[in-house]
Amino acid sequence: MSRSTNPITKEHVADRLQRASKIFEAEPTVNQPTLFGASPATFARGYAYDPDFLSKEEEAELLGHIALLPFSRARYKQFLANRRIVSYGASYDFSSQRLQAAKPIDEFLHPLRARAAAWAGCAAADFTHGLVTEYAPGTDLGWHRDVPEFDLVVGISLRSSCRMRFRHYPPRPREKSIAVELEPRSIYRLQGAARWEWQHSVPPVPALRYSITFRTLRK
Ligand SMILES: O=C(O)CCC(=O)C(=O)O
Repeated sequence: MSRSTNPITKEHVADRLQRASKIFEAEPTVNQPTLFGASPATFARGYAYDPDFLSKEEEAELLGHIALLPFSRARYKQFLANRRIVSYGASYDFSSQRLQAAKPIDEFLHPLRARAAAWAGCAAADFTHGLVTEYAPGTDLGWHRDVPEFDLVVGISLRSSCRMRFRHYPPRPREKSIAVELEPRSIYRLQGAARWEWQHSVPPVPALRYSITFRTLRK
């Protein structure tokens, strides 16, 4: 049976969370590097993180807009994932492996996009792709490297924390992944080696989480 016909049951969520806690125990977490401050050890060049990117008020305002969005489950070829998304600027069709046009980035995201661009070191207009993702409790995101049509990626986390795991791309034999904590109201950046030489995944989230990601197109 395809995942698209499986409802998310309580047992399913409990199982995913139990597996997630095992993953967390097995993984070392790394100190979070910052863009401009004294930077603790980083696992990869091009990764940056700021835990205090948004205030609680800004987060609440964004969540108010997000509550009204027409989410639908993310599609990977014939499968429907449990996470739900709204795409702006472009959406990737994994069957044809092409970018397709999507509605322009919603106005409520424009100030956030401008701040995220200033933080990441690019022009706001370069973030032509935006994605709002909803993770219900127990929802995960599998190992992947973002599709090569995109270059720089930033992600803003809302409402609750999750782990993001990283391993080299392609994976190395017996390599243990490492994990970072993505706190609510934080922002991360994947650029350079962190973007192209590593892949990432999100283990099942313990509580409802939203992320807003912006991407530039590869030139
Ligand atoms: O939710 C996140 O911050 C991760 C998003 C992500 O990796 C993706 O959309 O490809």
